[in-house]
Amino acid sequence: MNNFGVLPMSEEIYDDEDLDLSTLADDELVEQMHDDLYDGMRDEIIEGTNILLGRGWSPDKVLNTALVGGMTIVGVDFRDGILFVPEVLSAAGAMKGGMAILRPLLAETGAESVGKMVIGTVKGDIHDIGKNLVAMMMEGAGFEVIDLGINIPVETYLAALEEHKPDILGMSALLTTTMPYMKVVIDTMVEQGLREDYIVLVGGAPLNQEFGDAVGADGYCRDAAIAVEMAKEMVAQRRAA
Ligand code: B1M
Repeated sequence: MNNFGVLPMSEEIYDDEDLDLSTLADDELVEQMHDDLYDGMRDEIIEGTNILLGRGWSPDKVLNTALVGGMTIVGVDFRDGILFVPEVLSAAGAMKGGMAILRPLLAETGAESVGKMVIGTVKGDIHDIGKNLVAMMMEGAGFEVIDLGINIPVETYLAALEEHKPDILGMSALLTTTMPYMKVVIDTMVEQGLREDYIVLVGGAPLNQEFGDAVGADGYCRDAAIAVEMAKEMVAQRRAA
């Protein structure tokens, strides 16, 4: 079932168990892949990705049409409270299956990514479920994501900015005792004259808009879907400028 509340054509006609993806026309296959992403069916996403590539689709067309298109539906339903964290993680896992095939091909063709983000959970904090979800949803939206992991000190953030030159620095914190560390990172960026070079987005359960403003972030993201929306909008604005 998709977010339009109707059974997709493929489910009306076929028993999913017996469905041979290779027999579907391109548009039917894409629609089926959207459903399979929604249902977290990794093997089917891998198969569908290979079929489309075999039919001569470019890697970025497969990425944008089949995978990002499907994850957009997942993101909208997550934002609207129709899907929950485990389902989104499972969809993101399926997406990763397709991405593993496309990533090296995209690198070869030099297709421009939607944007690049470095993300990590701040020093002193080992919570990573939310941060991982954000990273996966961002990848699902076509961003290149460099995930630094947990317990990240300011030096590691800065080294990653220098190395990867991302559009966005994302920071996550789940503890009231670690969230102030975001200000340490941002203040250090200001001191080193780097602050204006990056969009800084922050998130985590104990944060709010007021906190985001107080530490000098460009955006506070209540959840992963909002992080994706904000990231897309801010990167597009920056590139246009
Ligand atoms: Co911890 N923990 N925990 N914990 N833990 C909390 C956060 C807590 C609220 C539980 C409680 O007491 N009710 C509490 C914090 C209290 C406070 O600070 N005031 C707490 C505590 C105290 C602790 C320990 C100190 C416990 C102890 O050892 N005494 C310890 C801390 C260790 C440390 O970090 N140094 C600890 C440890 C752990 C576990 C290891 C057991 C485990 C973490 C496992 C892991 O992450 N791999 C854990 C868990 C699971 C939780 C709770 C139950 C769930 C957190 C979670 O994963 N939520 C949590 C209680 C709670 O929040 N209800 C709790 C689901 C996740 C999808 O949501 O992370 O909010 P969230 O992410 C959202 C948004 O916030 C946003 O998008 C995400 C997806 O929509 N977002 C971003 C998050 N990061 C973003 C970054 C962005 C953008 C958006 O960047 C662009």
